[in-house]
Amino acid sequence: MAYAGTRSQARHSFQTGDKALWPIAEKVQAGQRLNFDDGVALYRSGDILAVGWLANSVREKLHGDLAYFNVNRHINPTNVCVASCRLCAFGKKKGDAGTYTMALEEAWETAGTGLTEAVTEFHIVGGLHPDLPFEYFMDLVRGLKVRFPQVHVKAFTMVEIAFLAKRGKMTIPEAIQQMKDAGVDSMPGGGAEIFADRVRHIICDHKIDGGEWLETARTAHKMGLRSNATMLYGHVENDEDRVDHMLRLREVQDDTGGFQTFIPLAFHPDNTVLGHIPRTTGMLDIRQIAVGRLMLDNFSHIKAYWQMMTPQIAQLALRFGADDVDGTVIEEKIYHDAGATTPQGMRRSDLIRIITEAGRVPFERDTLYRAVTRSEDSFTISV
Ligand code: V47
Repeated sequence: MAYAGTRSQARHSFQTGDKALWPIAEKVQAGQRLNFDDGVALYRSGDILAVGWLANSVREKLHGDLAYFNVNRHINPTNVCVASCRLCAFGKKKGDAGTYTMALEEAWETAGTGLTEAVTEFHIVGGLHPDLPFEYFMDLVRGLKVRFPQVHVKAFTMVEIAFLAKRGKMTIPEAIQQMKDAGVDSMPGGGAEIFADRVRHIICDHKIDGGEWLETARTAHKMGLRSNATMLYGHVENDEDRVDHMLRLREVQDDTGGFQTFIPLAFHPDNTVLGHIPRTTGMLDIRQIAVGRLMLDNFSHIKAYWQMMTPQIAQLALRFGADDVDGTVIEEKIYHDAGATTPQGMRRSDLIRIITEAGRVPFERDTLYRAVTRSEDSFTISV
């Protein structure tokens, strides 16, 4: 016996011998919300193609064949970090070999390199430096806005915001207001990891807890800033922890609508304290994209970050629920310190090729998912 469901807009009918998926398929096809047990069942299903089919049906309903990418540049101002997260190979203690902190001029100069394709976004994430004052980061952003006024500044994770607020002796709303005034336009999704305390104590016990991460995001959204949300998987968490993480994000999103994109991040173990944990497999990466798409019914976008999952798996992900592959990046440190073998960056034309060969239609977006139209030496954003 096989469940066979059809939708008028679906190109193929859904079939699976996995009975646990039947009620889930009914809900998805009726546009009903999935619950905790459904999420766990999606992780445990032996029929990955059926899970992917369902996720793809949601993805195509939302975005048709479009697949989003952007032309961006990552800037990591410092790798000095007080947190010592066991999951991380990028952050280092002050004074350790291999630490760096960019002078402001150096950060601004870095921002301008690789601009030949006219980036629309600076993605700024760094370590929790014990000595750099709050004003260093505001000067960094202000200086970028003076030099590159047309470029969107997506800066500081919820963890950095909470840390910088404490260092600057201000409340989180005060810190966010100052960031906005300096020119921060939105926030990246990092630092969320897994919200469950048990897991957080093992992988990142010195930074804000899950509740604080979510409250900081809620505050930023209520102050008019959009952000992304990540989830780090493939370490010591279990299926229930992952579902719990996504449901907690979904709850905040019901309240604020401020999350733009969900980005599952596969744990890279090399050079971390958790180096004995094996890397995730392609199947888990693909499944995580699909489960994210199905559980997060109030998120518009699911990102298959090509740097983290490889361009090859990101292509597959575009048919398993993802609608975005992220951007040109230019220079990546966090994953490469932890053993990533992907290139440091990709050209705009390469992103277009991987999307096209996945059978999707490339759509260059800005950070807020508005269309970017390019002429020879400039770009315009449709509002
Ligand atoms: O917060 C750190 C993760 C994040 C490792 O918002 C690791 O558009 C795997 O958040 N293995 C930073 N992951 C990157 C990030 C991000 C990336 C791309 C786009 C966006 C966005 C956000 O990287 C950290 C942490 O969760 N991380 N170390 C590691 N060894």
